[in-house]
Amino acid sequence: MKLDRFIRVAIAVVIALVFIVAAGALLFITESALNVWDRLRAGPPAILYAYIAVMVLLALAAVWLVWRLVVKKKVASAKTAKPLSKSDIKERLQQAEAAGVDVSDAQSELQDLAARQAAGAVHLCFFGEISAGKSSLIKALVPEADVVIDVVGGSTDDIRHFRWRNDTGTEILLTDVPGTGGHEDGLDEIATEEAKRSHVVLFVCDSDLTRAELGAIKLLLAFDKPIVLVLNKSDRYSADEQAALMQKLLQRIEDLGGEIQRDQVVAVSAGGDREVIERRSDGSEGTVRRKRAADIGVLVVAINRLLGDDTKSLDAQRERAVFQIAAEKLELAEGEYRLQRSEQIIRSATRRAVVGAMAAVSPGTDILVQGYIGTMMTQELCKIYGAAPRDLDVEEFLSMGQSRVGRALPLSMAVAGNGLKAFPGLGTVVGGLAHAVAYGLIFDALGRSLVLTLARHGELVPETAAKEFEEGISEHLEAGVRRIAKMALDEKTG
Ligand SMILES: Nc1nc2c(ncn2[C@@H]2O[C@H](COP(=O)(O)OP(=O)(O)OP(=O)(O)O)[C@@H](O)[C@H]2O)c(=O)[nH]1
Ligand SMILES: [Mg+2]
Repeated sequence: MKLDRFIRVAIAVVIALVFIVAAGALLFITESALNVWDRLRAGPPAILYAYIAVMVLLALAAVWLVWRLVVKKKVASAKTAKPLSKSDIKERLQQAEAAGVDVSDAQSELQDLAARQAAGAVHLCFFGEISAGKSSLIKALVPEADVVIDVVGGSTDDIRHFRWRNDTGTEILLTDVPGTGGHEDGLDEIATEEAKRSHVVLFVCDSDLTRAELGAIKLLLAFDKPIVLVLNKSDRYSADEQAALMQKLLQRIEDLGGEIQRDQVVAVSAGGDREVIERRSDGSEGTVRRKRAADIGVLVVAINRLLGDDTKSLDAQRERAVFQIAAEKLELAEGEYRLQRSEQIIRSATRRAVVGAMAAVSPGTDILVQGYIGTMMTQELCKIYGAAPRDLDVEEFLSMGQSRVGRALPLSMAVAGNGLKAFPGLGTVVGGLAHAVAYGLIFDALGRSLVLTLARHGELVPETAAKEFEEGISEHLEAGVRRIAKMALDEKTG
């Protein structure tokens, strides 16, 4: 009880003291301010104005400093939810090109679109897993088409267009693409990209949809692609089986959110080959391949219905999809550019760290915080990734990194010493160089871990970046040692 009373009295005394000091400070400031004000007013007006100007400048400088240190800068976000317009994509291309990004892939996508728009045909792409019968369906629509059809999957390995005119006389190009899910690398991407470039995708399957097929449909729907789901090889099913299968397909489409209309799901038969036993004129028997009659009427009806008399909205949809492809290609190129630029920045920071360590008589371990190489490297890397961290964040990241460096230095020294042994005939030089290589390695590891977090999060979160640095350091040290040992040796030998 006594103690409690004592604490309360102590608090009351402290409050009273704080109040007295504050009141005294206020009186003092007011008095000196009024004093200064009176003297200024008594003097020449020029001095008064100059004084006010200096005060305003000081206040502005203080606000600016607080802003820079504490307030997070806004990062301009390139991604917007609404579809890209022609001017959006052109602007982004121009900006990227001006920054030095290789925009040729994205640009050629737009040129190809312009050529297709000028030619005016409607593009229908037959898309699906290998051997579903895409080429056979094209052959059934355009008998003179020289498509490759084979029982062995993967028979189509590039993109081909075939001219076809439907009943309404619309100029149509049927596109045959490689089947997805084959063994050859890269063909799935080629096929998918071409499907996205088309006006309508004829998604060919020959049984219930697999998980991969459902994934592909979802992806195309996300590109706002009109789809006709074509169940081919229906001749392989009895009437009951076919009805059950169609029911299943419709259910799957429904599960996707009903973005494909029921009348856009059709069962057909491209025909295909069948083997029949025939009696020859000499009385012997042998198997021969015969073409099965095609039954694709419902597919033609579905296409006609989808195209209607006006293909303008399909044109607009296709244009948006291609802009999106171009934007994705641009993002890829930007990613590539960022990697190259960050590699250069890390290399140059590492080289400076190595040179600095070689020049110092006994280099300190607080190199990250004291030297501005770390600050410069962090700021430049953030800039490349569009992150605009507060100066405080940069400081915090470096000091967090610094606390890890102490622990990592012995390891770095050991790795550096080992790395230098790989260069024979160095003798005593190694001792002096190991320090420099160790510092270089630390900068290299710091830069690389920072790039990893920036690529993942798009901004500098000090704790996350420092954690990445700590966790990845031994891996980065091992990976960089030969390169940096060589760099140090080159510097040493001039
Ligand atoms: N029973 C039957 N077989 C068919 C039908 N359509 C195609 N086929 C057979 O299916 C196999 C594959 O046909 P393709 O037209 O080459 O299939 P694809 O989808 O173009 O194959 P890839 O180009 O390899 O992806 C061939 O042996 C065809 O004869 C059909 O309607 N019924
Ligand atoms: Mg084919």
